[in-house]
Amino acid sequence: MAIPFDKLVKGVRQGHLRSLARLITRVENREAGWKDAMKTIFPQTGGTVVFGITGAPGAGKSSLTNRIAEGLSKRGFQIGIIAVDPSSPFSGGALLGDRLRMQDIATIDGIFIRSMATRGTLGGLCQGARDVIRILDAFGKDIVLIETVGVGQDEIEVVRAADHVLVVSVPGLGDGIQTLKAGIMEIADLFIVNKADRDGADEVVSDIQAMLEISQEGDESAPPVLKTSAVTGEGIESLVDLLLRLKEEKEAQTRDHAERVKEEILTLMEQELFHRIRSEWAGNGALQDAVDQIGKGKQDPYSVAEDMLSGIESFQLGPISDRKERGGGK
Ligand SMILES: Nc1nc2c(ncn2[C@@H]2O[C@H](COP(=O)(O)OP(=O)(O)OP(=O)(O)O)[C@@H](O)[C@H]2O)c(=O)[nH]1
Ligand SMILES: [Mg+2]
Repeated sequence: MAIPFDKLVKGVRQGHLRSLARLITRVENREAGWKDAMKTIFPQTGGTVVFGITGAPGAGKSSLTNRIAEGLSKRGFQIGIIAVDPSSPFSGGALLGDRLRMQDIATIDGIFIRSMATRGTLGGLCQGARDVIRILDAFGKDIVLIETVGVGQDEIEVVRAADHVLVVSVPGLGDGIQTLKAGIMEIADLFIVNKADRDGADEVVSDIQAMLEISQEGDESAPPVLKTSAVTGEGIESLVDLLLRLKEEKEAQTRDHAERVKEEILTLMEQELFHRIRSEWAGNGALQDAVDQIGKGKQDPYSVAEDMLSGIESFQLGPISDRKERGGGK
């Protein structure tokens, strides 16, 4: 028999590592009861600051994540790391490399590393990350670092779960700016030019600064650009200082907090709705019946979708405050 969710939640609150790992897995797998577990956990969360680390493949994201975790840990913070794994068979090699590099710090007390697959994450990548972050938060982690893979849309999706986004560039990739994907520039809070032990880092710094100058509106201040080397350790201390300053800023909860909560609610509703429609219509044969009708030329997909959905038009979509107090345990 599986350990009941409430036991795992209790274990997480008490700081048991095995409960932590198990709870994450079961919530990720959307096992029956996952949502109640999250409801119980929620009131104790919100204290963790999340940094998303993204950038070109091979830029040194994992190496930097290691260094940052080490630095923060030395200053007494409890750290959680979420490494987003590309589940594509093509990146098997990179994955193994990551694991090896990450092993250095996996043994440091107070650092917990968890990998998350990009494909087949039941609740979607961003929501999956949010859930894991909350569990780590309830466990007592002060800071969570999410390292993403450089695989386009996925990375943008994951970093949406972060409070602050660090974009890593390196010299030697041609035009430093071209390597920054559209959509990432806009959400960056901090630019890092890594591999500063190599030639050309200063040029990349000026390129980024020049570009930021052009895109800056009004008198908002441009995000800082920092030079680091994950190999020599250059710039790491300043980076850690800066992250701690950003952490304090988060505590003031300025950055589009409301937007992110809205997005999460909509995501959860969308998933729930989709799940119910799938399991019910596929389960009771209605979906197959519709396919048959369309096959016989008696129906079309547009009318079927409309008819099927007419059943949920009576959905209550009024203000939640008119309904009930929040349930869930304290
Ligand atoms: N010279 C130099 N090499 C570095 C630096 N940081 C990382 N590397 C090397 O660059 C390679 C890639 O580093 P990773 O940390 O795996 O980079 P990554 O961005 O996590 O890579 P992916 O996750 O595969 O996209 C490794 O061989 C590192 O040793 C640095 O500051 N200077
Ligand atoms: Mg990596």
